[in-house]
Amino acid sequence: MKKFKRILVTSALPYANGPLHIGHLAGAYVPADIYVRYQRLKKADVLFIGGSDEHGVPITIRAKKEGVTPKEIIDRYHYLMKETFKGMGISYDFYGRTSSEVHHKLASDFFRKLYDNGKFIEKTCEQYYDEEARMFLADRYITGECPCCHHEKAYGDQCEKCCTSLSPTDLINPVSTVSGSKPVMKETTHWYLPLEQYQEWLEKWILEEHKEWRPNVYGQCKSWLDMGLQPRAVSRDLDWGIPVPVDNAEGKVLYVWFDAPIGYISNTKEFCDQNPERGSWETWWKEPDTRIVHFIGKDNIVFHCIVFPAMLKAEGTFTLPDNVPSNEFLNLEDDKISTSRNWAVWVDEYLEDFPGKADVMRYVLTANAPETKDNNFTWKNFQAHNNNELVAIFGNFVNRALVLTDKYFGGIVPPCGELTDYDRNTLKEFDEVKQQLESLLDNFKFRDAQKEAMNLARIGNKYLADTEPWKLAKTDMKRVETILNLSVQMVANLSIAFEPFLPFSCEKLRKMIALEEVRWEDLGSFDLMEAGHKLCKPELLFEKIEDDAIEAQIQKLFKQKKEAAENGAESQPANPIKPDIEFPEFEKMDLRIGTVLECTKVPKADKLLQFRIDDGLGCRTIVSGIADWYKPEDLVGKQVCFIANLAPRKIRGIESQGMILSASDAADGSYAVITVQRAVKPGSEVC
Ligand code: B3M
Ligand code: ZN
Repeated sequence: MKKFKRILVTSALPYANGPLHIGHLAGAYVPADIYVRYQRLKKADVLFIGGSDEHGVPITIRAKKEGVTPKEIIDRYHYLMKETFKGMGISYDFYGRTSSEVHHKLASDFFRKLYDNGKFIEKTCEQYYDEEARMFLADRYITGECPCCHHEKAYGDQCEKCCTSLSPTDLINPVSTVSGSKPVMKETTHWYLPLEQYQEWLEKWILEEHKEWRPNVYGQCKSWLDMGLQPRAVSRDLDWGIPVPVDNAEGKVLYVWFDAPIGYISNTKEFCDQNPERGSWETWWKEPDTRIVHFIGKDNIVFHCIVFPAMLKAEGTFTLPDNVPSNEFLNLEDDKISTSRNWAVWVDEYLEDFPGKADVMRYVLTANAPETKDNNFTWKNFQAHNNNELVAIFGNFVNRALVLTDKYFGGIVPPCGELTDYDRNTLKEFDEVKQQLESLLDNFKFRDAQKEAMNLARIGNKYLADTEPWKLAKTDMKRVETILNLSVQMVANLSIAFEPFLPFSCEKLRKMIALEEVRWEDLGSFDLMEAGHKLCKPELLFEKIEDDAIEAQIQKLFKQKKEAAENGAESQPANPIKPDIEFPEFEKMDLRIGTVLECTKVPKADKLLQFRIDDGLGCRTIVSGIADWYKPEDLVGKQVCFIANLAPRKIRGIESQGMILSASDAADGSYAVITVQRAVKPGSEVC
């Protein structure tokens, strides 16, 4: 294991175009905070950096819709998010923003250095332009008729009805969603980072040297690398962002995903400028003995593991991340969280509806953390975790130990007498759990780590239930002293073990037991509270959440969703199962297996591939919109499944004689061609 001197932790910079929902918290913020608090308890030199991402098209669109400036939007949400993080106990050392001067300068200099060193390539191409709004249009801001199924409201990147992936130029009668006008084609020049030049280096760095990354992260990187990296544009035509710092680049800004990760660096710089005793930003970012860890959600993996490292490598003086723990998605009441459909629990509203209960949400989000796969949040489950664990196990043990100490010893920690075998066993069990907890935290397994912390409270509860000090009080006060001494020590231990997860409750708990500073290394010690130490009055640590509070939240969710639908939100994107069909209808479809003889890109249509297929009787041409996911040469020789009797259609002037079937991955919309499990004769029927 490499030895690090300091740890720099970042969590994704949320876009300042809306409030935070619980999916954000579960993805990148609560886990980062747990890790940072754990490191602080261990007295590591750790710095936690975050901030708002204040550039990008969605902010400008939102501003246009509301008739305000983008600055108004980012101010509104930057401060709201900052407050929300504070309310949830996300303990940043610095929470900055990418509209700051320091950031603009640093990002601009970064670009310029790469530019001067010839790290970019320049390309000119044609793109749709909205003359009324005077802007080039990102793919999803163009709608029109789908060339395949003739759905009227297909997007520039995909038809949601037939799932074909499209280019804006494929759309019939394209319309700009920004102004409603008909866009025109216009030439534009951009700078690209030639990622393919970093392919080999990235393969070695990730696939060989970072096998310890979470399987979901490693796997996603591998599939990007397997597909072969392509040049990525690092500039955009937009009037909101950091101007491209080269001559004749008016109206062009750095692509938001180019400047945002540099925000981690500029926010560190701002922090260090204000706190020189914490070292220079360059120490944090350029010394190889800094351990950099980025906490993110799964949709940000490619940018943090491939694009940003390639940028840093191109720059040449920075340290690369050591780990990028990324979570999958959190669903809400078995449905995808959606801002546009208002299917979300908004964190600022949660803090208002449940004052003083930030820890409960932290606990539940960690208990259901989508660490290895998507997970689900339900209000009933939230209530159950609170009532059955926080209240009934942790809170109950603390309360019993402290109330009994108050009752029998006036709140003064009694002395510890001779230990029985049972006591010693309990201590040993405690120590084992501590080891386990530590190793889980070191490996970013926060969900299991929190379970272990709760197991400590379980051990405490069992200890009191088994020793029954309230019965012994009549006969053996010496024994009661020992039992309650140990119990109070356990309570003190819990205030350390839970500190990374439940910071507010642990603070409250330490106030009750009048314990000041705690360190991680004290965990497992049974000398934390000396005999004679005076405790404060015990209070309840957690309270039960009643059914009506939960019902109210469920009602609120459905009301929100209904209102969003009435205001014209998009309908649910998940495709419902279609109505039943009779067998003869199915039989009309002639599904076959064919062998790919040739596969080439369709010129000027970057989503389309043209296939020549051996269909058993001869050879046919089929066009398919899967170019984003496959290199043409990789499909040659493969056997694919296709509809042989779909009436021929012209796509981009080419007659497509059928349709190749692919699965559209519900996780991320990528396509996987359907193939056979063993080779069959071309023309074989699929039945
Ligand atoms: N703002 C996207 C997101 O919030 C983006 C993250 C930037 S991290 C440098 O998902
Ligand atoms: Zn369609």
